[in-house]
Amino acid sequence: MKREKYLVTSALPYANGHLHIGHVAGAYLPADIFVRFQKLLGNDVIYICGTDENGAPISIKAEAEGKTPREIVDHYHDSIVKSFQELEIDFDNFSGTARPEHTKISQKFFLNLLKAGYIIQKTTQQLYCEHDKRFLADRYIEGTCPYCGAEGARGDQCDACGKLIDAMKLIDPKCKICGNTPIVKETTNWYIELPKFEKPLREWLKTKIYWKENVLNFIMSWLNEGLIERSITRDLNWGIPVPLDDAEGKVLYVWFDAPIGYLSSTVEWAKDLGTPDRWKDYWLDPNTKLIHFLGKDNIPFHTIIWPSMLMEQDEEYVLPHDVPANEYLNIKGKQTSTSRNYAIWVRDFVKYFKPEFLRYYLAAIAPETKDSDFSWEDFQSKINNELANILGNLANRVFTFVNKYFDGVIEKPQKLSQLSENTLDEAHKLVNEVKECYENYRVRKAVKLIMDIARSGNKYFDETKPWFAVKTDKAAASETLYVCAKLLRIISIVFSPVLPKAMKKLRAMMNLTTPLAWNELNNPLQKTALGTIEPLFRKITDKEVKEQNDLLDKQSCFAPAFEHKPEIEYDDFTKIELRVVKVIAAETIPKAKKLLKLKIDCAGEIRQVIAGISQYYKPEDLIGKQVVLLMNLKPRKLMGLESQGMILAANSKDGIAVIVPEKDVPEGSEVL
Ligand code: B3M
Ligand code: ZN
Repeated sequence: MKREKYLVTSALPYANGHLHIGHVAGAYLPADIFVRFQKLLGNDVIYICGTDENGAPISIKAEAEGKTPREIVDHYHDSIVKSFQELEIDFDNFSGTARPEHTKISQKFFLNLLKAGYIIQKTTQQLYCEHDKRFLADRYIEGTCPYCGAEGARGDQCDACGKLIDAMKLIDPKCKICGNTPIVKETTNWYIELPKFEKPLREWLKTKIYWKENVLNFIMSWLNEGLIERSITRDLNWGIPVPLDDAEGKVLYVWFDAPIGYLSSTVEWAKDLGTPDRWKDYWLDPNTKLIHFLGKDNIPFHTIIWPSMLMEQDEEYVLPHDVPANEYLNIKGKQTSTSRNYAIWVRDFVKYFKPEFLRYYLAAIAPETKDSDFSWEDFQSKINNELANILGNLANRVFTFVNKYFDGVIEKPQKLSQLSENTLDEAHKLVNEVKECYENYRVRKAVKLIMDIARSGNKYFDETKPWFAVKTDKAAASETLYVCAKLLRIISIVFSPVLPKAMKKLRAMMNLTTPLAWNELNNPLQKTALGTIEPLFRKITDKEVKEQNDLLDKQSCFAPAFEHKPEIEYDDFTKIELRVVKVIAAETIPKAKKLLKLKIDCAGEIRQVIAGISQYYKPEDLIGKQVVLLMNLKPRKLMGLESQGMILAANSKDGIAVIVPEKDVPEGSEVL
């Protein structure tokens, strides 16, 4: 068999936050499974990644946390690496884009494109915050998306519709730092002339008919809308300096240098191995299949801009062979939101559950063709009803039986019954389908098919009833166990890309010592003496589900902070008469510590109001002030004095603050 060569990457996670399960489901687990599968087949594959450490995503986080960008990068890089290790996402190299080698290569990419005539310098109007004295790019600005109308669109991309945005087109833009509306000011930046790449891109894409539909649709709509020049530099103080003399204060746009991280990380990998030229075996060999795993919002960068960048370099780099982009993973029907802390963080998950439970569940619900939904109830059901009750149960009943009646030894029978043959044939058919699924990034279906193998094992066990047979026809019982053991060995191989640890454990229980490889499936299973038996998977309790749901509610700011009063109709509200009035006199009331006696004027109508605010306001603070009065509250007596209404105030643990109109309005104005 010809050995295929793969260079597999996952989108570089920004080093500005911890890893959450949405990231894992979209870009990392599918890639890790694919890589493990290719390694099982014996193909030549390396898996490359690193953290994305430049530009606004980092500097904005640094400013928010009062740290330096370097501190932010180091902190989150380490956290992300740890989460990957815990999940057994196994990179051949995991680098970071703030490393010197990456800077060098990125600057070279820029200069090559410039030299080849694909980058131009343009002076344009950009958004500038006068308060913060800086140009606002990317995440420094937020507004309404000009395409889909979603709020909270960033200066470079809208999360809701995925479109790339020219910050100048944002509706109602606001500075992310101070909230002010920016002004427009001239600045100079460098632009990549994407229109010049349209023809070669279309040519290249013609060969990509096998790409996922969601990806092709996205690209085609992009191309058909017409490519435009895109700015690839920014006025920012964190990032890769533009390598030109007249570029003081300009850095490369993070999305320009980030994909180059795949290359620089491979270069680092080769160097660390002591074979510094080995990266060329992958990047410069036209037979290499370069595969980028990512979430759908990263599609345009990887399928239009990045290939264009690669086309005009001084080396003949391979272009992406495939870009299997995934959709989003929601949690209980709502989109993950890191800013609202509505996410399940890997570092939290592993405090409670085996990482492999996450691998299994995320593979079983992988958002391959549409968004999928995480819920703790569904998690419990998949772990308990599938992993534990089907696969765990098969292993457990077979091994316990072997230990009980056959001294822990599984023998190879002379001959197999028709049912046994059929069961094994069926399993091999499923294995072929599983292989096809893995090859085509259909992890979700692969998992289901593997479970079908385990299901058929349980069915076969039930049908052959070894617990009866063992008393009358010991050979038949022994045959059942042999066939089941074969099924378990099949599973231990084909399931290892998804559950490397559990399958290792399963193999250890069966004393399978040959190196894990797909072609082991063709080998006969010889006499097998079992090792130490233990349950493969535990179950998730209802209590744990509740605990996790509570944690999610508590941590996220979607959660209501207060118990709310019952809903009312608008008509209920209109029964209340609120008006702006002026305080014309105020005095303390002897013996009433908390009360002030106010005289208020409502467009000539004078009223007396007793307000419990004297601990927070002196009479002179209030005289002349406009306040809001509840006018139609039935008059009541306080300390013997009639109060003809109630003034509105905010009541908090820090005290009382009287509500005042934001600017002077005619007295008597109604408050709605
Ligand atoms: N860091 C975006 C993201 O995490 C970005 C990916 C870069 S891949 C070259 O969604
Ligand atoms: Zn500002």
